[in-house]
Amino acid sequence: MKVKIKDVKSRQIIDSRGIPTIETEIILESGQIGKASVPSGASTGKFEAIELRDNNDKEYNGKSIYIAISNIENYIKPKIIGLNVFNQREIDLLMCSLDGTDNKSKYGANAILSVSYAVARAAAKEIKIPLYKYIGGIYGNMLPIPMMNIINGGRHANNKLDFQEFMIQPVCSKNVKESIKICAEIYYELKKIINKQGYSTSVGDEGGFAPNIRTNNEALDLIIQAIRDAQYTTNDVKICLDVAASEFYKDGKYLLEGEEKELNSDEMIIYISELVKNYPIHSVEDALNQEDYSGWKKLTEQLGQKCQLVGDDLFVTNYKKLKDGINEKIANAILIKPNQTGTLTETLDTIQLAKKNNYKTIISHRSGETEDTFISDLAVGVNAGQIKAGAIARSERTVKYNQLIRIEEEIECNN
Ligand code: 2PG
Ligand code: MG
Repeated sequence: MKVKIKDVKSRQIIDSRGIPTIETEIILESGQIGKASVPSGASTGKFEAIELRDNNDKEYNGKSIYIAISNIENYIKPKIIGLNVFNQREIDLLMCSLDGTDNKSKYGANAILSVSYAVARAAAKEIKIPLYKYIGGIYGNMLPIPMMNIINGGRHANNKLDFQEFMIQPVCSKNVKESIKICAEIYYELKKIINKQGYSTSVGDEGGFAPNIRTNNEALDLIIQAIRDAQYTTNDVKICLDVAASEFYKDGKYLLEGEEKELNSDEMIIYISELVKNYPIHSVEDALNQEDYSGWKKLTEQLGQKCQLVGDDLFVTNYKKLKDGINEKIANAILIKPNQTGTLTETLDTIQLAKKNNYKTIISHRSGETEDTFISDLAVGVNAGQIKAGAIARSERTVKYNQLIRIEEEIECNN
């Protein structure tokens, strides 16, 4: 099958933090159009592919992305017009080689990913199948269990909490619809408790509450209370953390300001292990700094059998970084953020490597999001098993969950 790309159009739109991002349309000879936009992180890993910004102080505090858009217009578009939209791999790898850098710093991973996503969307539309089915064929039919962020700290809120994300995962639920209901009920109870304790119930960047508490234990106790008040047990619903430790690692020390602790790597491992022992925590992301490889090895030896240890900044969705991690036996799961690597093809390759080596995969949003639901379809298409898409608040988060509800309904109808 061959349908040629006829035109490419990109524009600057804004994300959920009011910061510019890219939306791209791929227009096919047939008239079909595939449209996609890309997200943006705040706690970005050191080794992520580069998000190109103009750095012109007069526009959006330097955050505009006109250069990235002109890269699409001037360098990518002329090379992909006329290519077969179904050749996703060829198009993605061509963009990588045109960029020519290791980290997509020439054209920008934001520019490249917007095209890559839009190509997949256009192809799916052309053959009139949903995106998840285009990605996964008859294989992709497993709905992910949400890992839902209900308390925000770190870079995503202006409270004193050192850890970035406190999430719940309804491991007891049978399907997405039920998972969302359980999480919603706990979210409502948490709001009541936070309100009763006199804290603000305003939310952070990912829609989780951001009460002005200091310690991780306080946050964990609030969540356990909310789980119980919603009539669930901590066997039904587990807690997941994103420590985002690279954000508070300075000169060989983990500086936990809210906790008033300064820990070395070994002490940090003990601190995390104690939390896992004392609370129903079954997943910990970025427990250590992105380059604390010896620490990661020890952490995996000590906790890897009991707990999902997720590499986000550690692996940055990068095939080679994951491969090294597998060889070194560090972590046992990977957070998948397509904009960390910059194309759909590379994302799929990293997922495949993870699966082959029994590493769990969690498809993830970024803290700056748009109304695009690509990651929901991706999670089903690759049978990822888990998704992290924020709270059930703020439309840029709820669109992801609502899309999963629709996909689930469709898959159930067809079975
Ligand atoms: C993370 C993400 C998403 P950011 O660290 O996992 O929750 O945050 O997009 O700011 O990197
Ligand atoms: Mg993270």
